[in-house]
This record gives sequence, structure tokens and C-alpha cells, in this order.
Amino acid sequence: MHEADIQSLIHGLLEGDCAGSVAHAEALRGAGVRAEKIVLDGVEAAMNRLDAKCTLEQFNLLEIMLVGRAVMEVMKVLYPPGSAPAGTKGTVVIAALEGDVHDLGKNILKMVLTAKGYRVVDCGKDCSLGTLADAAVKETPLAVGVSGLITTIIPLVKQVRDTLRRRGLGEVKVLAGGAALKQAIPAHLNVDYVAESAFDGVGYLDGLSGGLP
Ligand code: B12
Repeated sequence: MHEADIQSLIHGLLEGDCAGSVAHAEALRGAGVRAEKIVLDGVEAAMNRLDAKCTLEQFNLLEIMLVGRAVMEVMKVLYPPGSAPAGTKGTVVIAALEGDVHDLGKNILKMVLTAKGYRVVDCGKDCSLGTLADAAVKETPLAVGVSGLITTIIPLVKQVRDTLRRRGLGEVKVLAGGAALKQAIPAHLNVDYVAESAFDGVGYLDGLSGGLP
């Protein structure tokens, strides 16, 4: 029933039309469509259509950046800043590892985790294993989440658990997500869980934290 509106949102995002995309997102929320559906069927679907724009032949940085800006404006409608509950379910340290500058998915993950009651420490993109481990030592989190969009960072992802173990954090769960990682099985990446989406990752963490309110 809301498919036409979702398609309008996708179209607005692909045009990099911030105001139009925000209006479509607000209309969908007003009609009772859940934020999760808007992210998965609207935002992620739009970004996936940009695949070709990232190939060497067609690389179009400006166009993709404009879409990214519209995506983040829509996310603010779905998860308004300041509306999240206190981060009582535990701390999650997140990062995109060294060599990966994609951070839209990580930023969305941060908003979703915060909205669901987690405290998030964001180490940013292009983050070294050392910086990630330092943050984990400081925060003693429930979990560390790595977001990976390019396959070249897979060898680094595989080192996260051992890096944490060497710093005395062998008990901390390691989650992976993002387009380059989500087809893999946990054993292949040496992680505890591979998430299909931010919401799937929250489901796994809720299981660990006992689903505290
Ligand atoms: C946007 C984009 C860019 C933007 C990034 C802007 C930004 N600030 O992020 C720019 C233009 C900078 C860019 C650059 C490049 N890109 Co690019 N990019 C994309 C594109 C089109 C979309 C990515 C995206 O934002 N998706 C939307 C988000 C919402 O999805 P997501 O990250 O998967 O996140 C969701 C879930 O997976 C989950 N999630 C994400 N992380 C995590 C982590 C955890 C722990 C959990 C629980 C959940 C979770 O949460 C989100 C919501 O559910 C993809 C295509 C694609 N299909 O992915 C190519 C793509 C990733 N890029 C690619 C390439 C090749 C490049 C470049 C090398 C291009 C170039 N010629 O230079 C550079 C790389 C630079 C680098 N070193 O990192 C390739 C990678 C191929 C590969 N196999 O490695 C892709 C797949 C395109 C393609 N088909 O060729 N890119």
C-alpha cells in the first residue's frame, strides 16, 4: 500500500533532493510506516542502485555525496536527535576499518543502536586496529562492531578478535556488517556475528544484553 511512497522516496534520494526526500519520509512516518521498513526498503534500496556509479568507468563522487547527504537528512526524520532513551543496554564501539572510507552504513547503525538504547562510541572511518582496540580498552563495551564496504578490509576484520584478546578483551563480542561482509559466515571473518542489517545487529545485541528495556 505504501509502495508508491517508498518508490517516491527512493527517487528523491537518487536525485539528491533533500527537501523532497524528507517530505516523503515524513509522509511515510505519518502514515504509520515503521522506520525500519523505510531504512531497508527505501534508503538501502536507493544506495544499492548507485552500484554502477562506484565503478572505475562511471565514478561520480559529487552525485553520490549528494545522495548521502539526503540519506542523512532522512535518517534525522526517522531517528530525531535527542529522542533516544539513555544508553542503558550497554556500550558498543563501532568503526569502519583502515582503508575503508564508506561510513553511511556505520552512521545509520549508530543512529539505530542509539535509538534502541545502546551507548555508542564511534571510532569513525579509516580507523586503525590500534585505535579501535584503545577505544575498547577504555570503554569495556558489550560489543565491537565493524562496518565493511570494500572487500580489501576483510584481512583486517579477521584480526579484530585477536587484537582485542591481546588487550585483555577476549570476552567482548565482535559483530560485522556492511555490504562487503554480510555474505560471509562468522567463522570466515573470525567474528561472533555477521549482521544482515543494523536492525538484525540490534536483535543479536538484545539477546546478549537480555533485552533490557
Ligand atoms: C556510497 C558509496 C560510496 C561513497 C561513500 C560515502 C560515504 N560517506 O559512505 C564514496 C563515493 C566515497 C565511495 C567511494 C568508493 N567506493 Co563505494 N560505494 C558506495 C555505495 C554506492 C553505497 C554504500 C552505502 O552507503 N550503502 C548504504 C548503507 C546504508 O548500507 P550498508 O553500509 O550496507 O549499511 C547497512 C547494513 O549493512 C548495516 N551495517 C553496516 N555496517 C554494519 C556494521 C555492523 C556491526 C552492523 C551490525 C550492521 C552494519 O547497517 C546499515 C543499515 O541497515 C556502494 C554500493 C553498495 N551496493 O553498497 C559502493 C561500493 C561499496 N563502493 C565500491 C568502491 C569500489 C568504491 C571506491 C574504491 C571507488 C573508487 N573508484 O575509488 C571508493 C573506495 C574508497 C575507500 N577506500 O573506501 C564498491 C566496493 C567493491 C568491493 N567489492 O570491494 C561498491 C560495492 C560499489 C561496486 N559495486 O563496485 N563509495
